[in-house]
Amino acid sequence: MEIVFSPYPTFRSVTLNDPSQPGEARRAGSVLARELSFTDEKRAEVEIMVTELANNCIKHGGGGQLILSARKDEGRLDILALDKGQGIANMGEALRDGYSSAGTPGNGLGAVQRIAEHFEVFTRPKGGTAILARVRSAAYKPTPLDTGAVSLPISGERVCGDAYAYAHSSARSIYMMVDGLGHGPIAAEAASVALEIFQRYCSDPAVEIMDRMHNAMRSTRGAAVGIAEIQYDRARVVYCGVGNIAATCVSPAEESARSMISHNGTIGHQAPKIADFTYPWGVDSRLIMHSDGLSARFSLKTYPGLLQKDPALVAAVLYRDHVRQRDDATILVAAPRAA
Ligand SMILES: [Mn+2]
Repeated sequence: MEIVFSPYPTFRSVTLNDPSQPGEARRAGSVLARELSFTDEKRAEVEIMVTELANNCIKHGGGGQLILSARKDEGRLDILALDKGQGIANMGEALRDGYSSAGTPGNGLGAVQRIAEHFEVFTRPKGGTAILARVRSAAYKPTPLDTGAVSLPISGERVCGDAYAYAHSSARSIYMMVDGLGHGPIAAEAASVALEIFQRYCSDPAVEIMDRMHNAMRSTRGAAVGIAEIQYDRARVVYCGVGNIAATCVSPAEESARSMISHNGTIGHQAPKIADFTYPWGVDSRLIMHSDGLSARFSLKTYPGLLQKDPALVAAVLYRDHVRQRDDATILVAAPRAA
């Protein structure tokens, strides 16, 4: 059975609180568009969208953050603009050309919506605005679940000690998140060993992959690891976790989140118990996993309608509101493919 492995993508973040930063964001977008081998025309569109979203975030959102994620395997660039401002009260007006940022006719959020292959907004009165604009370089082969994530190092570090990867076949999807102890290059080295093991053995059961990581990571600083294996034919998810990766399966109908159990320990050093637990998985179930760079104390009930949004937007909103700023931070959301 064919297994499609999806590696850890590239993330870039630009803080938006002064008028010079949209330029920095535009350049970051341009670099990623090149890395994704976008055409010149598509790269120019990326530059327009990033600039407009960044300006909009500063002028109407009171500043915030622009996050870019580039996925070479899908030829996909996600542009996320996040603010904690007043929210957009009148979406129709905000999308009308000329309303927003640059002041030049034909620009603004309306232009971004027109150019993007996928465009979504989550906004609430006084609860901020999160906008997703997605571009792809090529047709993309759909997977059983759509996945979106934010994964960024603590401010001041260039490399992230968190990482994740996943793999799909028609029968199962398997997700792995790793948080190398501490942060910086030594944490990232532990995470990269976990990624290598996962890529090689992702068709094995979660517990076996975890055992292999535990052996392979002895010479590293060690890590917290969570592995969730969704078995479609058995309508269940098997979860194996060691250390502080939070994993929940969520049903939007119930708006209830079921936490999946991790044992204490550090993969590579001390893992007294490597075991798995099984939970039901429905056709509308979502998987949310995050590292301890985010507070685990959020409730999805306080975000009406969010779970129906694209997984990248869900991850971005939860990241914006719950990142702790003391550590690398990663959140991943997997949801059934939108019809
Ligand atoms: Mn951590």
